[in-house]
Amino acid sequence: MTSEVDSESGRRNLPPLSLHIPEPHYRPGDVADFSNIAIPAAGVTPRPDSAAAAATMRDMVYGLVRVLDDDGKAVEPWDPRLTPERLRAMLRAMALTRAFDERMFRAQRQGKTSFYMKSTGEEAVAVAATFALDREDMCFPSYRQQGILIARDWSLVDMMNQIYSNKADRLKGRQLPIMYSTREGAFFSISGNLATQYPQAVGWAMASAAKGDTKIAATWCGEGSTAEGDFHSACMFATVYRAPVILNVVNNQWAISSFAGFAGGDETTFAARAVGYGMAGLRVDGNDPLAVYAATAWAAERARTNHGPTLIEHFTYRAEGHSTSDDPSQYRSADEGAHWPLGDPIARLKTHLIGLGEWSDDRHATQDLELAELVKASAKEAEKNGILGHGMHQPFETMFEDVFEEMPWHLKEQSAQMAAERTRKWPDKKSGDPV
Ligand SMILES: Cc1ncc(C[n+]2csc(CCOP(=O)(O)OP(=O)(O)O)c2C)c(N)n1
Ligand SMILES: [Mg+2]
Repeated sequence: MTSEVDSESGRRNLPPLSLHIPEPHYRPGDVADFSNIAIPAAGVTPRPDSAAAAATMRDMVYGLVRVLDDDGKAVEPWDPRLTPERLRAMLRAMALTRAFDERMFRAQRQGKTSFYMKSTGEEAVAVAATFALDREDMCFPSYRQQGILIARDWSLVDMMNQIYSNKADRLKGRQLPIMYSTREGAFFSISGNLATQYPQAVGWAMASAAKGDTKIAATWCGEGSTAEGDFHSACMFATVYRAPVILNVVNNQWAISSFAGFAGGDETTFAARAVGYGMAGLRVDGNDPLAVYAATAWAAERARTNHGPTLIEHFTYRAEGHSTSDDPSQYRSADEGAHWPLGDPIARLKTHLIGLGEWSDDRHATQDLELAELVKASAKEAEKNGILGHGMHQPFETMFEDVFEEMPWHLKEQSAQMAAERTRKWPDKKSGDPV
């Protein structure tokens, strides 16, 4: 083992260098035990003023903002004191998101679409945050925040048309199913390239401020995506220019089959990234809808009053597979979800409302049935416009359109070539027919 260089420099007694390779705590077959995770009780993490200097609130990134205690009671100082009507609306939007996910997941299994991603267990991160934002605030989500559109009462049929890439799909079948985009919904196009939404959100927020507007931006990425360079350059720009933006990191413990340790989760918290930039950071119980609401409202007020960006880590758990293409039983312990110490966001808000005397198990069960029916009826409606499993629904030549204001000659040539070839191969088909 001793090289010439080693002996010349007299370093032969040093141990060989080695790398640390993080290893998930539980693998298939293991019994998960999360008792090593320190979960501060609801109420112990203080609430600074939303204008507080970032340097005075560094401890927040190691705490955990929680409102709901183990009995489902709301505890100060972060209790957003929402009316029962608002709490019920939030509960409904989360339950509707779950019902939507269930139906669309099955639609993929039935061959009606090629791909779907659920947000099970993470509904609060999108829904409760959206409730704390203004309708015009611009959202730059990842693929797991369908709850934003649902919280904004966006048409389920419109979302499904995109999932089915059918003739009513506003994106004309050009995007992977679930990568919605709607200007009217203040919901930026989802990108398959992880973390690109971060600098886009910061840029949009800077433009909003440069124009003297009052709208702020919010963005979400997974904990795995924080390993991307885009995440860091966005943090840098946001802090330096005090951009009116909320930077959400959804720490659901997994990035497909890579656990959070590969993105640095074993060394420190994701909220702690904020400290290095001199940005305000909050670490939040992501399965506590009231905590997510309160933290987002705090960050929105900070942004709107020109006190700059906030990085919010939502501590949560991806209760199901990464997507319809994934099988988590191959790489993680099957009972992790059941042992997750922060419970389920829908169950927690339901318990809270029942404790207030503003909800009941019966009402909840009735609502679940109603929502399942609503989703089913919406799916039937969307299916009238076609399903992905039945082939193409947009005229063939549209693949060349909408890139340039005026189509350049070479695209015109390619389009004509393609149309000619198609007619040769399938003389009986029209341009919009499935092939
Ligand atoms: C730049 C880039 N690298 C890798 C991928 C492949 N990929 C898609 S999703 C994913 C995991 C992301 O995990 P995380 O950021 O934690 O988000 P989560 O899926 O948990 O919500 C990976 C690696 C990609 N789409 N883009
Ligand atoms: Mg993740």
